[in-house]
Amino acid sequence: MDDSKFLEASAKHPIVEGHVYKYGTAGFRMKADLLPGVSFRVGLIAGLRSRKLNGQAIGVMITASHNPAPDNGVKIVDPMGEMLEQDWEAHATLLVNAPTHEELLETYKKLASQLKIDLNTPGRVVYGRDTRPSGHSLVSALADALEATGIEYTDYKILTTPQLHYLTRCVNTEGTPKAYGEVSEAGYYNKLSEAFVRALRGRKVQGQLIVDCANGVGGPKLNELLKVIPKDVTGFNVKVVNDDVLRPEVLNLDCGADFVKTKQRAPPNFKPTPEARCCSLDGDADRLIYYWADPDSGFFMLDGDRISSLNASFIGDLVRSAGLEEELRIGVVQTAYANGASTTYIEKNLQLPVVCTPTGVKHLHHAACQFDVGVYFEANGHGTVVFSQEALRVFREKKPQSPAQKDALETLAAVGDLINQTVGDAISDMLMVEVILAHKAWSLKDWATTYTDLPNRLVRVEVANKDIFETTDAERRLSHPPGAQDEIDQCVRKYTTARSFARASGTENACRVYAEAATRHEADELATKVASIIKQYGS
Ligand code: G16
Repeated sequence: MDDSKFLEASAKHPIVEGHVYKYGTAGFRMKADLLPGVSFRVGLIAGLRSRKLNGQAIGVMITASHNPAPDNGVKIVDPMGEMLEQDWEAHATLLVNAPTHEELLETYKKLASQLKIDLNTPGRVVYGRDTRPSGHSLVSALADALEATGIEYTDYKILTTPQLHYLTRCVNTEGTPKAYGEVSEAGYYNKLSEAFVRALRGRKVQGQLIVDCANGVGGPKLNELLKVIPKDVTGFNVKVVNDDVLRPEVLNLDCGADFVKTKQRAPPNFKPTPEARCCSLDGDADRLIYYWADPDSGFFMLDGDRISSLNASFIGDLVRSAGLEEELRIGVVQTAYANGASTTYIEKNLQLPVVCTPTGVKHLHHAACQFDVGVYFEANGHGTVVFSQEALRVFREKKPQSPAQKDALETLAAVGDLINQTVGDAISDMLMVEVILAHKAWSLKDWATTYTDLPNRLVRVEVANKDIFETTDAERRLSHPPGAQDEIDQCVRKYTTARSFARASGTENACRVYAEAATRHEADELATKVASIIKQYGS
């Protein structure tokens, strides 16, 4: 390795002195001007990880997803399209915080030797970015690190986050029995379109779907996908709104999945017609929220919990129809943000086990992989369904005993291709919801009647130092600062069926407070009280 080349490249991309960087819920995420040095150093760690894994490609995505336009982020994707293994988050944090270029080089070499990585072996990194203008300089810092350390790389330019996850897996499985798909953006569209048609099994999608793309990368990419979906065969009639990616400042502004979920209302800049189904993606198209709005009943939202139970119920029925209920274990993974009514519905009505993990798809994904069919969605609309290799094999190879079994097996096989197995993917999830509604001949109102949500409220609280708030019990309780949880408990006790918790966000400089209670008024009141406890402890 050429040390002087390394130091020269690093000198072009310093980190910001005095700032402490941390690999959070979804990588390093903050104001974009704090990030060029981070991106360079993430290039170093991605290259090391690839070398450690015998040259398998590692993905790097430059995005700040639901965050406002001035933010950006860098995150690492493992070879099968999963999130970076947790031990390596610590290595990444260590490397990114090295104070000088010389110490960076030293830490880099130390890590390589500690992890037994031969720096002369080949390594490969593939990367993409969302539509934020700051992505340009972050990508060039990343490429400089890869050049300086002799790592081969491919720049896939502008992508949704799930597309980068898809491509990473495709690159690493190409030409093997586990080939995930064609290694190109077109391959992604063709795979989804083909699986969508197969999963519908001759049914047609009814009515119009309005898709709010948060003025992010999902807009142009959804438009590309729609070009290859045969409208005559599927009946898929989509109106794309908020797909302006030319004015960066409108990204996630008063629109998108995070806005709809937290404000519990439709984006103000478009008027949903009473009969239309509506949905919103977030800025990098990995979250999805459905809703409708009509003059009589007002706004009604179908969030990640609803998408989760819809998928679990549909796939559970198919598994039973295919005669596989004894062979395959189905489970659902949620976080503390899941509405209590959804958990009860899944456990009592669908008779499926529910596991609770901390926030972050990396935690949910891991827990979901313990099942043959693992359904995981965060309430914010981020999630997917993962199938074990065994489940996918059985869908393809089991000999059906009846036409109904054949139909169920073929539908399951199509669904396995339609749902992005690597990570939550709003576009793929949206096609899946449309398939299920078409199979059940359901409107959004039919879907909404499955259970009644407990009224809930999510509040963002800005504090001086969010890092003093530490949690336990899958983030349902605060272990620090001392006394804060007792005060929350006292507050919650005053309501009949209520629940509330607080935690530090891993993607924003703030804490989040969640509350649910028997009535709208009580949920709002409880959230406000707990938010003021957090404000007081955090000041
Ligand atoms: C990211 C993560 C999600 C998480 C969300 C909020 O989403 O991928 O798993 O729920 O952040 O996390 P936190 O509450 O820690 O800020 P996205 O869509 O922003 O990438």
